[in-house]
Amino acid sequence: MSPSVPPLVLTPVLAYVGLGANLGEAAGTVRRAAAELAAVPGVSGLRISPLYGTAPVDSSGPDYVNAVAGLETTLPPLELLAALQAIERRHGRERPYRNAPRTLDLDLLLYGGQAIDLPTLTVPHPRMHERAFVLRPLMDLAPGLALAQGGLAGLLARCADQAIRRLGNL
Ligand code: A4P
Ligand code: MG
Repeated sequence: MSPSVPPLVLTPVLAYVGLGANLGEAAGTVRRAAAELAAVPGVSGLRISPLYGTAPVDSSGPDYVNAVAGLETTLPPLELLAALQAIERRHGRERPYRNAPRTLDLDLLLYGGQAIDLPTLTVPHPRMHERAFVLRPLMDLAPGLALAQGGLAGLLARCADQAIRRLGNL
């Protein structure tokens, strides 16, 4: 009798992704991107926050539409990043310069509790703790979550100068 090999079971990791757009039909783009992300093989259980209209932070152009998605994934972090970038490309993302207005930006905010410091991927996203357009929708999905810099509500209170308004549910 050959020895039985246990099936390989990958434990899903809870990850959060920031979605942002400020060119074209931004709300529709964010909605479609969320649906495409939910359909990526290795991604399951996607939950999306309400959409928010936000003034550009360190950026220019029209107001952004922002949201955050929470999902479970068996993809390693760089494969999840590649899936996010493939969705950005499908929506005609161009990168003329850093923080340029964009049809779609998908940032990997958190990947479980892991700290990742690679040339192409930094997680937690290094600027998320100081941005209302991330903190506010993240709080809708995970109100009890704390970042290394503190709880979401306290961090959000420090961003009171950043204009943000709720647009509605997806
Ligand atoms: N990269 C490293 N870490 C990550 C990560 N955690 N998630 C690398 C995604 N990508 C990550 O990103 C440049 C490179 O960062 C990628 O090739 C990837 O390997 P990018 O999306 O091409 O460039 P970017 O978006 O111009 O830069 P970045 O760093 O994503 O910008 P930020 O800091 O995220 O700011 N204001 C409002 N109201 N709403 C917004 O959504 N977004 C930005 C972008 C600025 N102001 C905004 C908004
Ligand atoms: Mg980005």
